[in-house]
Amino acid sequence: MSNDYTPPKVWEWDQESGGKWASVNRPIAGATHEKTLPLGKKPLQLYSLGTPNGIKISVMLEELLALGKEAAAYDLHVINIGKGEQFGSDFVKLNPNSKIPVLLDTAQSPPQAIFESCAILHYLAEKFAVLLPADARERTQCLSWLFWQESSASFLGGGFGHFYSYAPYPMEYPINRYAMEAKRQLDVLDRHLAEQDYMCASTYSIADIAIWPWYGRLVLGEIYDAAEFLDVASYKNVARWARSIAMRPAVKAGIAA
Ligand SMILES: N[C@@H](CCC(=O)N[C@@H](CS)C(=O)NCC(=O)O)C(=O)O
Repeated sequence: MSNDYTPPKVWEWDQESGGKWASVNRPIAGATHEKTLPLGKKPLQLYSLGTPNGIKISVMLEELLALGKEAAAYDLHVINIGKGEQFGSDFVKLNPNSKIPVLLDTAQSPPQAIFESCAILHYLAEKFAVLLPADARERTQCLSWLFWQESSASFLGGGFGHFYSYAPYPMEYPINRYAMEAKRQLDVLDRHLAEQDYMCASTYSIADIAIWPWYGRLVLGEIYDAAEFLDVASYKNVARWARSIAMRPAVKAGIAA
């Protein structure tokens, strides 16, 4: 195997590296510009976008509203990450990591900001005492799958999705590496879902809400246009689970939001 790239002694930022996110991604943190965030009147303010991580939270909030939790009323403010709005000064104060989604709970005094989508799901499940099993054993299992999602998604999105869909040209080595890992993760889910209808305790929970926008939508052919390439049809249990969740009214509403 050969390659015409030799890493320099010290890495330098090549701003012209190409790819879909080249003009947005930077090797430095912090705000790039002053920007006040809009603030609505509802108890929860969601700063987000319709990406897999963003969808998790709008679906969760719609599920809470469907359960009659009026205090889950929210205003949704779009943060256009393609235009660098995640680097605005107010947004960076709420999330120093400059990524959507961010939730601001204005029912708390002072308002509570939460970043990291799975931390937001956990926060909301605890606040409203739903969608997280009460039984200690089942709750622990549910949190294991929640954390599994958080650590696995980087391989699927930042690894496979990036090199398959967003890189400036196809590269065999990274596509092979991350396609293998994406398929391994799908197989993990498929074997698990062969035994039960949902990710934990056979009831719909925040683990399903976290995992579905990534792996569910992948097998439904809704992200990365990779259904055929990854032969997603062979993960029959994941497909069954994905289809049943896609039919939930709150999931449709969360995506529409
Ligand atoms: N682990 C984080 C990941 C969040 C994340 O990567 N968000 C992406 C959109 S899905 C983003 O804001 N990207 C903007 C950027 O990288 O500058 C979470 O689950 O909240």
